[in-house]
Amino acid sequence: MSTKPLWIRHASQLVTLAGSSREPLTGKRMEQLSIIEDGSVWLEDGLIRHVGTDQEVATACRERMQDADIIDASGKVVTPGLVDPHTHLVFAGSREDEFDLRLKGATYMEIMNRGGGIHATTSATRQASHETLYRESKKRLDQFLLHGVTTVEAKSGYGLSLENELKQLEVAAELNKSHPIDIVSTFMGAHAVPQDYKEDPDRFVDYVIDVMIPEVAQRKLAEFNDVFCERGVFTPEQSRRILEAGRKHGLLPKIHADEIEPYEGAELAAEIGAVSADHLLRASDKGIAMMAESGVIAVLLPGTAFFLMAESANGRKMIDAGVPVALSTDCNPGSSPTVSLPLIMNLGCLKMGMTPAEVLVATTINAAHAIRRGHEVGSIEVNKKADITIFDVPNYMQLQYRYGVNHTDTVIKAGVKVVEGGRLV
Ligand code: IZC
Ligand code: ZN
Repeated sequence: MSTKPLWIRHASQLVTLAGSSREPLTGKRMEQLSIIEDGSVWLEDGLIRHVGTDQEVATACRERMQDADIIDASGKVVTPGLVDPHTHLVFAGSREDEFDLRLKGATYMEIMNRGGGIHATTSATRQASHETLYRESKKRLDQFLLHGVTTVEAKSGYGLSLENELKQLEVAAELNKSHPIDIVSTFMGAHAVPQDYKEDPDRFVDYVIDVMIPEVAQRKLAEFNDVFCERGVFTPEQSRRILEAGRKHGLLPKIHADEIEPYEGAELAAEIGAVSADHLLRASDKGIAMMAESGVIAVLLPGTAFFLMAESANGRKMIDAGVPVALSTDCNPGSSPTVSLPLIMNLGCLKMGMTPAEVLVATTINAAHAIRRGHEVGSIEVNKKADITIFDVPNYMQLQYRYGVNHTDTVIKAGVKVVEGGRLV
């Protein structure tokens, strides 16, 4: 079915990020946004067909002008739809009680070791029906869309048994079909050692490797495999085994690395050639250098550091060292219960020393590369998916400067308007 073309005209800034589809941007290139003033984009059949100044696109499409629906973007910034490359989207329940405890001095790890934290969300998620999980997760997806996000990665990891991990992944697959947002799935059976394996964590590692990974891969329910490599959770040796096993089944490695304590997670990510290493608050200089060398993308989560009242990862240092950097919400009920990628961008500037241009790269094209979608989304170029966000600010710097506000005005997903005037269509 072909729909009417959609023509976005007169953007005060059209941020294209052109020329970055093959590889993530690094170093000084992370400030190259390729902006077109008085910019214009022609969308048709779900794809971007023409990009240029308004005059250029008007000339190229002059015979078809009458056919198109027009969006006047004058005074506004047009960017690729934002991409969130690290979420724990599908879960039940919430953990505001732990928030209260942490404000009184308890730590994230203490709460988890007492059977709360990930274990609390695992209990709630195991008890929830498929329908409840679907409904709760869909609400979050709607909110993501309202914040200008058109693609998210979603991890399992609150099932911690084959049946319950499959339940989470199936909900994600169903939402991917029914919701405008594209969901890229990651299996994270190794998110915590469940309570009934506490005495013998290696037996759980064997279960992840021998039972869960083959089944998830065979059912094609995930593209990536992730592990929480952290002291008291999974060791670097266990993490390596799990990620190597996933790779044998076609699941690409990602890793939660050096979040709470330095644990040589960045080094491990570089050694095994992970697609991304995420968190990295406590990554060593050596690990950062190794990531730069092997091209591992750093997915940084400044909302998590903010919410855990910890010092953020050093995004500035990583970019200067040549590591490709992406940003994400880490949306989850424990350490970052937010869907606001724009707020994360603000924090990227204010807490990690990144520039407004760098955070835009980190939430569009570099985020797309972190989930292997750089060829498809993350920049405004001919033949890429027509995923576009329009912000009600006159230049991209105001997105970061007027912080803590959702400036999303219009969102277009695969050529269809899904948010208009800040509301779901
Ligand atoms: O539910 O606490 N860090 N995983 C690793 C999380 C935070 C999510 C959670
Ligand atoms: Zn996470």
